[in-house]
Amino acid sequence: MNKLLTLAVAGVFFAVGFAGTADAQVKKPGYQKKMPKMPKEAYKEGTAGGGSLAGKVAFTGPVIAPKPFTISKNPEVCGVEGTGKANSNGQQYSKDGKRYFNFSYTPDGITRHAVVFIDNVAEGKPWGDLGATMDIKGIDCAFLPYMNIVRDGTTVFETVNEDPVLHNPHTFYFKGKARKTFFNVAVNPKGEPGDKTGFTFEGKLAMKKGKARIFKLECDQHDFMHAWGWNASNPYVAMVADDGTYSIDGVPDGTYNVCAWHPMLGATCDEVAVAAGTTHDFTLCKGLKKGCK
Ligand SMILES: [Cu+2]
Repeated sequence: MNKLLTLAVAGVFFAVGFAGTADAQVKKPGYQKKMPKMPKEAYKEGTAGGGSLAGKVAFTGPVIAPKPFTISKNPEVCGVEGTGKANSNGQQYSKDGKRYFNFSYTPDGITRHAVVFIDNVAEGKPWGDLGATMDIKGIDCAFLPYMNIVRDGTTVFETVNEDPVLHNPHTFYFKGKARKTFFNVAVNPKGEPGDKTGFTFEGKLAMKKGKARIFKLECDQHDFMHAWGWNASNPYVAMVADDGTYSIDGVPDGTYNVCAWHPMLGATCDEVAVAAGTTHDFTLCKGLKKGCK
């Protein structure tokens, strides 16, 4: 290769690299095998922008059946409807000594419990109350809510037991296939000392390595109790409403990597130019990595 050609090739690489830093771009829109990592620099609170983003997270293709669990412990509490809260939205229900759990709950063609986020905003609106508390309740042998948004180092994680049986919330994040415990504690039956507990969500060391954007909560007493958390890197994040819609406001005008994520289905990301009144929809499905048909 002659010198001139080498310089020309280097110039092209430089130009591409430079463009990439001006507006972070999605190299491959669609399914993301690797989740966007937690940025090294902390998000800077400034002023809100004039852009807004709204849309819907749809679900297409075969509906995923609920997983049955045999209720071997405390069936007198966990096997009945109780207050009805665990059953109220159809995501889970007890029947014939079993708990049926929809890990992916997709009624009416929408993906419930999905989170939409903009992953590369360095500065913008203040956090406000986002992620101030993650208030998990043990009710009818369910951890509610199922899906939560937290903010590293800020979120106070509270668990209150509303049931007359012991629950054992165990929170962990994933390192490859390994589970790394955040905390693991017994919460006594309602009315007894120790029927609630609290922690500040601290995963900084893990998040520096980009490992702890997702965490899971399970009960070591009841294997059908599950909840999830998404660790936001900036306040431009929203959980879908019951009708599958989402909205994010105060966005500085620009082009962003915007993703819809569900803990069981995965993430799909698109490059979206956000200005006032921008709309963008996502579709998730079983087998997202192969594309939704
Ligand atoms: Cu439990």
